[in-house]
Amino acid sequence: MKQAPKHPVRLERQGNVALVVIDNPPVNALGVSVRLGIAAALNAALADDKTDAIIIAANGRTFPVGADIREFDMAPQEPSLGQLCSLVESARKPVIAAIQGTALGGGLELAMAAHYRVSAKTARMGLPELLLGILPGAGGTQRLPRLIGPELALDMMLTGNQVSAEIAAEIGLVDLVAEDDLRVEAVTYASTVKKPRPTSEHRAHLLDGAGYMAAVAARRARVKAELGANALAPLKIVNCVESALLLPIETGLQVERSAFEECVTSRESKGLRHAFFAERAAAKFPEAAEAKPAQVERVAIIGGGLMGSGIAIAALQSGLAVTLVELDEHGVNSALERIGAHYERSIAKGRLSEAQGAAALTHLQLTNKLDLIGEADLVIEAVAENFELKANLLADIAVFAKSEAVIATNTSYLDLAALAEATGRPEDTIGLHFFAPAQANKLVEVGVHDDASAQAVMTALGFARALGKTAVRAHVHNGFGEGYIGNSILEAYRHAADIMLEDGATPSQIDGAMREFGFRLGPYQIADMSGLDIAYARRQLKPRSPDARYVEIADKMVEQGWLGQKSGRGYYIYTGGHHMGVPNGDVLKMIAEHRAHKGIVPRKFSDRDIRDRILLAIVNAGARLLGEGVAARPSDIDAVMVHGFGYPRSRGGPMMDADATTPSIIASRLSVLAPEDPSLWGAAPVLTMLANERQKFADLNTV
Ligand code: T1G
Repeated sequence: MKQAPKHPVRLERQGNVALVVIDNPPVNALGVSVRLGIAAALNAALADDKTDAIIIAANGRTFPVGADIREFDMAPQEPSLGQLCSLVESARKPVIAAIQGTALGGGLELAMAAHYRVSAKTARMGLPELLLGILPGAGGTQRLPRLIGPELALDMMLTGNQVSAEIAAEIGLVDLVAEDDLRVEAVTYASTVKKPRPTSEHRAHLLDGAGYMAAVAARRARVKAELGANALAPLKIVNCVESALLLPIETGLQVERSAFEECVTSRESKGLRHAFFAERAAAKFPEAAEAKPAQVERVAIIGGGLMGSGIAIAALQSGLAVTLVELDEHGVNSALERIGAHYERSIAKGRLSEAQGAAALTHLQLTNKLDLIGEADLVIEAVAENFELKANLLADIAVFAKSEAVIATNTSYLDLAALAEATGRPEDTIGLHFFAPAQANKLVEVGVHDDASAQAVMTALGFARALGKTAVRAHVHNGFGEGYIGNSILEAYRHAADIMLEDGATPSQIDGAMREFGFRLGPYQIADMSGLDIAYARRQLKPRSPDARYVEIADKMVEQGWLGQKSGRGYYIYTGGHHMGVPNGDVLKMIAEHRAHKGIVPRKFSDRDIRDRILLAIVNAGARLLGEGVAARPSDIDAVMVHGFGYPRSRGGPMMDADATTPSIIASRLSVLAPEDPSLWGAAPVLTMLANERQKFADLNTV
């Protein structure tokens, strides 16, 4: 017999105190059914003579973490969160919010609309709306300044940072921090408060109008200086706080409402919301239906170079025990130096205390004995990108690793299935592809070959998430050595850029156009940073496809010894620690000779041409990876590009950009961009594939 859906809000009683209890797992998002439930329960409690005070509380791990973000693209449904907050604030009986977990966004706004706030010791509070390209739209911009003052309020809303219960009590955001049982102490507290205390009537923090107006003006100037005059949501937040200082709350709420509407419909907010759900959808691996992640308490990493020690630091930062193996004394010492230097820098920058640094290093075991990996739940090889070297090492690892351990290779490009075969237990072997610097870059690609067990894949996912990484699954069929999702797309990106370089553009023009688009660095700055010899070595191994255009410029640079930052010369010249470099005139001369040699008459490219060509190449590669089943969904490609390659998060990702660009625009741009080289773009298949994928995506994501 089908169970009736549990109502997300219940009204409970304890003596003369009514409890409006929200129960909408996993995060008590304030969707329409929850809002309706709270309003109904509140009205029932207000109408009940036996009730003197009302508590708004939540079951589960957290007080509401905000409005239901998925509803933002739907038609508004009443009561809105703003209306619900006004109902709570105008209640004629005292309303107390009992806060545990993370009261965020609309959840904190609901708590601020209540007359009193009691929080658990471990609770945290924040208004992170800016991270979604919006602003608090249910009264937060008007009530928070009244509770904690405009300057602290601006700090919280312009950073999205959370405050602890202790700080919240200090700044006046909460009235009581419960010593032990939140619900019990909230009920006790409720029986001590006699009357409502509407937040809108708090004026203490608004009295020094003049001083605060100056502070707000200074903040506006700083926002413009740091984020530019078009920083929509941040400047709207400043305007709203200014309204809180100058206008009665009803008018301030109207200013906030229209500012919210403007932000929530912006392309930027759509992009940021897409990215929010893309990184969460990426973690939905099909293997979850068959297996649960095994606990990883100790990880062994073989190879203490840049990548290996970065992975070790990431694991130590997440409290795991680490065995780092370097096959000789010299290797052990340089790994120790590298990790030690990281902790010194972090302590010097105040990111870590001495004690935290020391504590983390107690979990590090550095050795040159491979047989010490026997206790590890997961063993990751992170040695140089050479097939024989990795295959031999993986075979040795399989000898010493415990039978239930998962084995992972950090290969970027090599044939994963063949490497897995080398362990003799391919089902336990998967790809765990980190991106440099591994301790900081959020992206990890989990490489899944045809014989990998669901257990091994889910354990890899669990490990990546324990490190706070965004894990994306890349299914690579046996014999696939193209570089999972990220590097495959990076190759298409670089190829599109190289063709424009050969046809007339310059490295700094292309880099400038991509920075203008929102990337932190352009493709040639990245090439110089990672070293041209790495990609050169790979190109020598990779058979060239006959119908693809080949650009020899990068090869010629390596043959000149221009390897990038590591040699002081690449596409740019690097002197005196200047990490941005100045254009390398010799390269420009060499490119001009190269064009003449190939009979290429240079042509002009606008920055828009450059951006469109590169984006279409990225989208085309993405569509191919979807078609081949390497990527499970378009938003996975977006998560990879945003987290691994600095694609501007506010655009959501290349596949979302493609979705936001109508097919006719794509066709018109394609016909302009590359009439002469369809193989480069493969126009027709792309459009068909995009249309199919868009349909599949739509079907997949119909809630
Ligand atoms: N709406 C809808 N779904 C949400 C959600 C939300 N606000 N927050 C989380 N989820 C889903 C998420 O997609 C995932 O689903 C599951 O909950 C667990 O989340 C009017 C306008 C609270 C720190 O920005 O930052 O209020 O993948 O995997 O790692 O002013 O979730 O399982 O299907 O992230 O423990 C403001 C957003 C909204 C907070 C927990 N609030 N959430 O992290 O779990 S705007 C936020 C988070 C607003 C008002 C405005 C995190 C978290 P699924 P999770 P987690």
